[in-house]
Amino acid sequence: MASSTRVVSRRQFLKIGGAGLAGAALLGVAGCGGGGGGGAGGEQSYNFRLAETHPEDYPTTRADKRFAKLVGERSDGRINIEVFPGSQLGEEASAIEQVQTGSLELTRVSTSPMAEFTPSLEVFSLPYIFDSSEHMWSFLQSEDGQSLLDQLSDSGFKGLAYYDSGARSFYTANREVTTPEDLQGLKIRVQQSEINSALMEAFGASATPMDFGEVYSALQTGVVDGAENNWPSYLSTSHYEVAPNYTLDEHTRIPEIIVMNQGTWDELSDEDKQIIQDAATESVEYQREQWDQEVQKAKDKLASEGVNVIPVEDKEPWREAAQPVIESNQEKFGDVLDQIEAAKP
Ligand code: GTR
Repeated sequence: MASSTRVVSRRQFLKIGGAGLAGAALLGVAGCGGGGGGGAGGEQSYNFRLAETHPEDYPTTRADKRFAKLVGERSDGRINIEVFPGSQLGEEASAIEQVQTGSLELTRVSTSPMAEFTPSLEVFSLPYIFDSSEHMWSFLQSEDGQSLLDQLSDSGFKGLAYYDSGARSFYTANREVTTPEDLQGLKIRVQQSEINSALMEAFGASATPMDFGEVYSALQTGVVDGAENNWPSYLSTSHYEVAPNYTLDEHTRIPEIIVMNQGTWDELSDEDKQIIQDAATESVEYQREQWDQEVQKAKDKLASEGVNVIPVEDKEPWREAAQPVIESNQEKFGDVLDQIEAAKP
């Protein structure tokens, strides 16, 4: 069976323990329940599941589905990828863990929570490292960007493709934030990653890491004063209803990623690997188109909902406030930061 052997990092093995591992492996076998038919090489059939945190009608979900469709068509239905949107298979950190252990084959996630598993990806959570979307894509599509994807295999993942996620900006429930100083003392929800917490501290705010699905009620009940995200997520989660001040400081551009369990990948025939890799790569262009359209749609919709959009003409004070985070990570990520700088279009 394709999913019967799994790569589990030492860290993960210790964390889940032997019983967890056995459970994961068993589930992995069940995960290819429709598969296992056919003979050698490209004749094997598979049922894979892909976990997605966003709802049906979100650009990444649409692209996941495009990826799955291409794989289905090109394998004559032998490789079936079913997309589970809306965190049906668990919140992001859990989906990543499941893919690492092999109880789930695929997920589309942000590179920020992914960095807990593959530390080199944490570089993307650093503030203001990309000047624009063009700059980010110029790096992601360079050999250096691809080599970061390849490094995922050290922790049990096959990195298939990057997707766009725009820029993240702050939104707050009560206080209007127009300068970095306005963040002083606010509790801000962040994705689970150390750098995100350090960044909030640099801004004088306190970081509250929590799952994406909990943020609405945390904002509503005052557990946090604000959060941060891109336009489409701000709209799709309805966070704007409870945090209607959106300050366009664009502190990070954190790409998304599609990952597969490395063991599942390793057991595929070369032909099937090619089908899956090509489909993932081809879905990127579609995702980026969908992304751009959704950003525009979100801007229009949020304007009509009366959201208080606070433009940030001069990002310099924001960059300056965030600079200590770059400095304290300079040694760790210096080489990649140079590569990112060199990728400026
Ligand atoms: C979104 C991203 C999700 C998730 C979310 C979050 O922009 O697409 O995968 O990471 O942010 O803030 O948790």
